[in-house]
Amino acid sequence: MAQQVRYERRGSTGVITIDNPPVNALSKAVRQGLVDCVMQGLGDEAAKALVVIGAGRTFIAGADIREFGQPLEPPDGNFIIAGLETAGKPIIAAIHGTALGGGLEVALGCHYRVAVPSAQVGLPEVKLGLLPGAGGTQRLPRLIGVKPALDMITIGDFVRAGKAKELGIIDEIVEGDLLEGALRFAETVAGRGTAGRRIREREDKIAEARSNPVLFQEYRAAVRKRARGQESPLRSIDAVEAAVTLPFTEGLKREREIFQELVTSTQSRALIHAFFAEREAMNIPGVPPDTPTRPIKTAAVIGCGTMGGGIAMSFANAGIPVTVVETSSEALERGLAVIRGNYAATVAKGRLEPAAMDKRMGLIKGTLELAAVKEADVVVEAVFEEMAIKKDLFAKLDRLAKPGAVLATNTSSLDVNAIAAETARPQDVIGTHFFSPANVMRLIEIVRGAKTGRDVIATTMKLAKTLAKVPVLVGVCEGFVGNRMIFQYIREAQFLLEEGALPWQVDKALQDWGLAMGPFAMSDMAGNDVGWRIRKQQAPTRPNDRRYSHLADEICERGRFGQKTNAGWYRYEKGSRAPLPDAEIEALILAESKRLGIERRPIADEEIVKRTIYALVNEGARILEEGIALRASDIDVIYLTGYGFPAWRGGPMFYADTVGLDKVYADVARFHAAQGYFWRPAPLLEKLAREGRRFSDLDSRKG
Ligand code: T1G
Repeated sequence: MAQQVRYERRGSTGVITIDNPPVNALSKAVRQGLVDCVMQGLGDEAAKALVVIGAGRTFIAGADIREFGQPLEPPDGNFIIAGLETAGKPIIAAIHGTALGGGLEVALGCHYRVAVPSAQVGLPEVKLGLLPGAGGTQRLPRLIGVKPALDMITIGDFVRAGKAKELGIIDEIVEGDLLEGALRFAETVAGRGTAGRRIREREDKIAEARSNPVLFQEYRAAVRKRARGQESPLRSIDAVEAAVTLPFTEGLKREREIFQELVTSTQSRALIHAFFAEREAMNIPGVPPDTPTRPIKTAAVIGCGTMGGGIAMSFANAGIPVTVVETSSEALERGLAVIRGNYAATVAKGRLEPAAMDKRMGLIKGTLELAAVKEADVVVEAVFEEMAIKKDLFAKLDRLAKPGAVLATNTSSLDVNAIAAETARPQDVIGTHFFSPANVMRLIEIVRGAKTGRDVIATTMKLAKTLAKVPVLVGVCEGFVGNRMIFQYIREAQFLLEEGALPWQVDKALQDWGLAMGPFAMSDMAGNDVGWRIRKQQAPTRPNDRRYSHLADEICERGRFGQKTNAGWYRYEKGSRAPLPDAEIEALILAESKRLGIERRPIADEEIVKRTIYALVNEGARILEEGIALRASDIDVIYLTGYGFPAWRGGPMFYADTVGLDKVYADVARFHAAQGYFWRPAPLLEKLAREGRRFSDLDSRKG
């Protein structure tokens, strides 16, 4: 194995280089190598200072997450960092790329930190259900103050070098070559000794917090709201409070105790599962990473409505010129105005520079000429969700688009094979199901048709990453994965209304459980009329049985489309999006129960959660059986990035594994007996429950 940490002297400075691609994670070998090389540097008389730097694209991006769950082999982070901090020679961390988690903690053990302007630092452990476990909760408050440290530790966002310098984390920004800059900096501090540069000895910032004891209570109250249900942000506050109330070594011990509790917690396991699942989704059997891809330098989007506009913005945000095609100048102008308004709102919030907005708007060209697609390497259709319209359009695209162009449909549930069959090049046709708003939501379901070429799959997965999205490959069926499962979830939520619950009770039960938004508030936001219009199209062929509650049609017949009509499952004050319980809806539901002859009963939150979440799990198991999703973890990624499922529960399939599939199956069988055929247990769920196995056992075969 190549040496993962090496030492060399440059002039009067010792240089320690960490070389553990891809992100210089602190594996066991790196930890040991760091100890050896620091000892070597301290023993090197000719070295008056030491520089620690990362090879490749980044400094250290943290502990090696793959080692979690196994006993941590020595040397541990605290041992290494104490060795750096107590060294008699100045040690400088030279940062590019990212210094995250244990990486930043190593840098805090150094006496100085220099960085290139594009570098970022952070303590994102909270996003893994952890807290900084190598002194970060003890040193960062001493360096930058308790409140800024609490923000960095309990939110886990990355901080760019300029801001990190303002905070006091970075001592100097290096323009040009980082190593050369770090060597120059080392010469200026060589021979100065290290007194006053050991963060553990700094007390001034901590003293301020000691005189403000309510700080932590107020911060806890804010975190309980912001990170509802999550353990690690609250426990991180306990560790930072220990930095204020205890001597440094005691505080370090407290931090380690809390870390040990969290690293074995279900929430941390769920969040680490989510981290790797998102990356695992890129691995497609039969489409190896070196599959040739087609260059995507220009794009075209057909339709500039809500979806088309958002998709066009995604291309412009990635710096890809995009032509938007509409059928009338009014529609085109309207669509471009919405795009401009979206960017202006981001600029107004200070999250985008005006010049960047102009650049992105400059990349978006509107036209009424469909022939304009001839220049595009990828064409994304985003027209009305009506099969006849899509078929007609793809027949035209087949004639107009250049050979080799990827022809993508943004359909949210229609048969991609039927659309591909309208062309003479079905191998170039694929589904790219963006989620609304397409310029914000990270998820794209990449729908492979029966004839979609492997290079088109590889090209589209790579394009999704270029657009800073999370692609998940799915097969063709009604609703693909996400929507097919959400139909079951919504069906159950509406049946619960007929049986005794009200929308605000169902939504609250699920939001308390961790969902970003309950099904009724979500439907009001998306527009109740979307499903209603599709059901009306399907009505003639749909058997008139209890496949879904008629309440959803009832409210639309009354024009209650949701937020856009100030009334849906809730009512809304003019100009407000706050959902308010509505007596009219309650009366309508009670009347529907009566019409159906259902004796209403009190329904516990626990039943609400089981009936809706297990409806997702049962359908997910069917989807796995049919091969529509490659992995259970892919289904989790879809729900975590497209449906507001709480990441600290890992996704519906991971959550079912944590409950135990025997228990989930028992409840599903009970619902089946009570509710009827759509609760038929998926055979895979029944099989795994019987064998005492988990969904994740199936994935490990594909790992
Ligand atoms: N450990 C192991 N593997 C890692 C890793 C890590 N920390 N970070 C990334 N990888 C893998 C990743 O799975 C992928 O693998 C490849 O590297 C490229 O990653 C003691 C306890 C650094 C911003 O949370 O945020 O330190 O798929 O696709 O988009 O207090 O990776 O190629 O096989 O994400 O350029 C704290 C997590 C750990 C940082 C780069 N650190 N990583 O993003 O590439 S806990 C983190 C990231 C800790 C201490 C505590 C990102 C990135 P593969 P990528 P990227």
